[in-house]
Amino acid sequence: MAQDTDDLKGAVLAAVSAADIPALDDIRVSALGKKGRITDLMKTLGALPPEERKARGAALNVLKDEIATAIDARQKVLAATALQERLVRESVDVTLASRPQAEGRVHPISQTIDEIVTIFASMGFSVAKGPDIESEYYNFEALNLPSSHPARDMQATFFLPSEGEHKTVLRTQTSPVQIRTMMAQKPPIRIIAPGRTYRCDHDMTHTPMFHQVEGLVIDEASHMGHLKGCLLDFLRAFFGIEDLPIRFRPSYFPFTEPSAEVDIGCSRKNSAGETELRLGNFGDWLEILGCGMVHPNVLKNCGIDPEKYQGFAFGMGIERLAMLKYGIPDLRTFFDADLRWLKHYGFLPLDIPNPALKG
Ligand code: 2NM
Repeated sequence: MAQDTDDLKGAVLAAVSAADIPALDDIRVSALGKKGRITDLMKTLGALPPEERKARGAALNVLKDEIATAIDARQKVLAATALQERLVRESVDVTLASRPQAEGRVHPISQTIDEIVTIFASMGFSVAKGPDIESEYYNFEALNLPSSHPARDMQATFFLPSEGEHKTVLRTQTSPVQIRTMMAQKPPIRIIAPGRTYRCDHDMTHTPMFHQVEGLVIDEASHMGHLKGCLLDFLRAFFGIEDLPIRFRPSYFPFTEPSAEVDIGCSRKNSAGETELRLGNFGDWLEILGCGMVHPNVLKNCGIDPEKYQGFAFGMGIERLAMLKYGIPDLRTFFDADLRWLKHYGFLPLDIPNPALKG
């Protein structure tokens, strides 16, 4: 074969054996492509005398095949090496322990209780707990609700099967926790009692089990002004609205005197005039909780001298707070145990409430 084709073959085969995948494509084009060097040489055949042309043409075809074969072989080696590297790089060690996945969700009730506890803790309250099954005494009598009291009919109570005169009930509020605390501790007392409560009620806006948080402050000097400041601070921190207005309306509870219901500012229409509830300083009002100064009879029932001590108490529904804050439209969905609902309204485990952050 001629010297020029020998040189070309040596150069191309050397380049092929050293090429990576992109370089190999370049070689294919520059040697065998339409404007490649073999093609160029083929084009010179026409100018040769016929006896030389045949031998030279055959030689060029052999060279072309050799180069193509070498490129294909190199291509296969490179592809196999790349696959091997990928298999090593992407291999999964199934014996490794699994790491926690952010799959589960915290129920909005749990999240809301955590938020409430965090805010009140920052105001010096501790969390008190008590049983869901209560004596009639702690649930009613001690709270200034004798069996003849009409307020007792207001609450549809679940009574448990019991022997003798000591009836037990599912607690209708968390106030029995405050009674137990007052009986067991000396003032100053500063507690909240979040937890499950039960009433024989089931419709669009009531479930037989729901959650409440009640608060209690007993010392020698706390008055209605402290109650207002405490609830104002809590509601603004909880809803994350700095100028949220609150309004006190006189009310009645057997266990407090005076008693009040508290409203927060809201609007029932959006800027387009459609029905939509928004919280804030808009001129309209929404009832949110009940409160008052603890009745002297309640203090006496718990062995606390009402001449020396006084204080305030409040109570609110946790589902209602959660629905308002997180835009959950239907109360009953809280207890449907629907995982799609939980995925939508639930919270990631590390979404820990922080009163310093606006929610
Ligand atoms: C409310 C409203 C007003 C309340 C009273 C007491 C206790 F035990 F100190 F007497 N605990 N909670 C109270 C007062 C609860 O819920 C709407």
